[in-house]
Amino acid sequence: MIAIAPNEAVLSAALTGLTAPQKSLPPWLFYDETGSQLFEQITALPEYYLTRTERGLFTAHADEILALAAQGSALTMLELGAGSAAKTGILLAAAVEQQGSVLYQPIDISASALEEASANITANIPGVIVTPQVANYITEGFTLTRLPRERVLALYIGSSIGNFSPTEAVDILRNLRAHLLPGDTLLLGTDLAPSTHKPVETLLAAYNDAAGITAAFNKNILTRLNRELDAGFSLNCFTHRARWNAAESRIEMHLESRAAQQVHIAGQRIVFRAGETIHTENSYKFTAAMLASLFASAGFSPERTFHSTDDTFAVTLARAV
Ligand code: AVI
Repeated sequence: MIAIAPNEAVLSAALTGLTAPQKSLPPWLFYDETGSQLFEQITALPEYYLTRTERGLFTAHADEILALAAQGSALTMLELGAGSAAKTGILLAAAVEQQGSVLYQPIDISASALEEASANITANIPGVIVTPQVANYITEGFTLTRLPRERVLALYIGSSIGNFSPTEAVDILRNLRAHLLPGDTLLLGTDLAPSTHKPVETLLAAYNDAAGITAAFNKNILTRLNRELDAGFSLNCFTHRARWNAAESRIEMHLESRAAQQVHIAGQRIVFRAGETIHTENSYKFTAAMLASLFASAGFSPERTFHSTDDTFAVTLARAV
């Protein structure tokens, strides 16, 4: 049998996270091929209002968003964490309508999701030139192609920014800002904090759906460690949990150990108490103040925020200053 060397980044993330007092795993580990497919299924769940609400905002406001971003120039579009780019098609189609053709530069950690995105867009929206980049835009950086006399519209949608701590979120947007010129824009999609329109129960249901797809997505992280690191997790010994952390304004996902148990990763013993959890994801929910502080810290000036009619989700167009 040929021994396959484990992916160093996966091994190091697993050992660092699982040997800390509060065990954790970084959410980028969710997105192997199965995880990316499960996430696509999540986006279509009745409880997961985020995707359809943002899609509704794009359908209603695409022309206005693009006109504001372009200010009379043509646009080049870059997307961080593009995934299958399903919603982006609405903005790309509107851009082709306005300027004839558009260069679209999606970046994602999942090669399979990007392949699907490129194939779908090329087949369905003639006039879009797709140049995909497989990269972890957090750890590896990315490249941006700028066409002469075009402004860049950077998309960071789907509330992906919510999966990072406030400090990490500022770093990501600052890094993006460093690729942009004054006058370029960022379209940021953010899920909103609970309010009179949006009880905490709505949020909890979005991360604990009746069909169990989010639970499968969460547990797939253990399947990945079993496959890539020969970790020996028994999926039945963990329960998916979604919790609202009001102090931090975030939904947390955990995997709770049902019993005292242990696994071994690269010769290291990892011991679990009954009830102990692995914290797998944070999903921050934004207030107006959180958004204002994020943009100001990262070098962007918000120009217009489009709120969904039920005030659960917002997309903000912010200009690089
Ligand atoms: C990708 N990200 C914005 C999703 C979210 O809502 O935080 C990931 C997700 N986790 C569970 N369901 C969806």
